[in-house]
Amino acid sequence: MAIQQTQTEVQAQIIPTNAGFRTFAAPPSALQNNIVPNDLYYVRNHWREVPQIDTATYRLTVDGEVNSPLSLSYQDLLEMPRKIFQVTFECCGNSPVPEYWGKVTRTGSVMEQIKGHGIMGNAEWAGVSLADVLERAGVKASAVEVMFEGADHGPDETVGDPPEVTYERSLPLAKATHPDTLLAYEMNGEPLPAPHGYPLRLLVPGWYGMTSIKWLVGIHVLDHEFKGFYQTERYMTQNAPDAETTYTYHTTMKVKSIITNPLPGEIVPGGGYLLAGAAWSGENEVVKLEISTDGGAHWKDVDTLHPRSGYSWNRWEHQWQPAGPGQYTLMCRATNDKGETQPMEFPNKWDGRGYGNNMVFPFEVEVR
Ligand SMILES: Nc1nc2c(c(=O)[nH]1)N[C@H]1C(S)=C(S)[C@@H](COP(=O)(O)O)O[C@H]1N2
Ligand SMILES: [Mo]
Repeated sequence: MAIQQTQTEVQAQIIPTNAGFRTFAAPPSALQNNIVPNDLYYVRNHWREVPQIDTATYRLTVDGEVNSPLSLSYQDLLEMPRKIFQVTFECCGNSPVPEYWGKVTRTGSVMEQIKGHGIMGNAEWAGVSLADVLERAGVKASAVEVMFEGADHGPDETVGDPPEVTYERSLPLAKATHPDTLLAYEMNGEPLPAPHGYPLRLLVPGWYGMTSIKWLVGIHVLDHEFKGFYQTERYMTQNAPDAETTYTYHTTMKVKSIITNPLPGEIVPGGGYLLAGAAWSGENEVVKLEISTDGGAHWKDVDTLHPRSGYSWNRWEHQWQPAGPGQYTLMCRATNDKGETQPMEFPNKWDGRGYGNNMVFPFEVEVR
């Protein structure tokens, strides 16, 4: 398939975060919207080129441990029962650890440029249930995992003597057959934009972004665990030196919250201000959101923690009356229905990758 556009041409408005123009963050103001508009939605690609797929010739292959392998056209998918709901997801590398800011990471990007939380978003997605497609194919009892193949491939961006790799990852059968694991063809009422996976992407509610394979061309049902490059060599955190296993692989998004109002650098008026933000917790519910305006010395529950829609984030608001002009350190902290709360610091500093950072983030503001 022909590759015609680069991401720089496609989405000039969002902020490039690495030298190869493969990752773009949403500007902080974009996260003030419950639904992040498509043209401000972050892009995380492993290669610079965006696959250009023609829906007239597009086929989705379903094979492996199935009774009837399928080759579905775009039209076939559109004719299947449609589902539509909001889903929030973040890249596993969103919100870099403050200690790493300004440093070149092991993946070659400068952390300073992606300081903040812009490698995430919330949108309304429409598509078909993956479970319906798998049911049509008839999954055999031998199935263990389902592997998803993207149309994009190339030498990996960071490893020396790079191997040619395809963007592919797997899901355990239970998550693949969950009725809301989606094959999405629409984002916020529009056909999936090219940088976000046109014409079809996997969408895994509650999981970090790397699991939601874009430009999906193959679904392969496996009788074993998939061990591919982006499954076993990426998206993990090194465990403590004395731990039994070397790595923990990231799956569901950890409990986390951010402040979206005020914006970084915005001067807060002394007369009072409505603080706002968002919170989420993978497959769990956020049940508590606390705020501190004195750098974590005192906490109180926010005025309003809004319910979420589908698999979206929860928005929150809190009226703040500062005691007087000066510098303040704001913090917000979410707790989920399992009783898990955001840690005050990034817990795995020995690892150096910084994935899955859900620490309480200090937010400096000036009140005038
Ligand atoms: N085919 C393919 N799918 C992919 C990727 C990719 O590079 N290729 N990047 C993954 C990563 S790491 C993230 S965080 C999300 C980003 O989705 P978005 O660009 O639509 O925001 O897509 C995931 N799916
Ligand atoms: Mo990602």
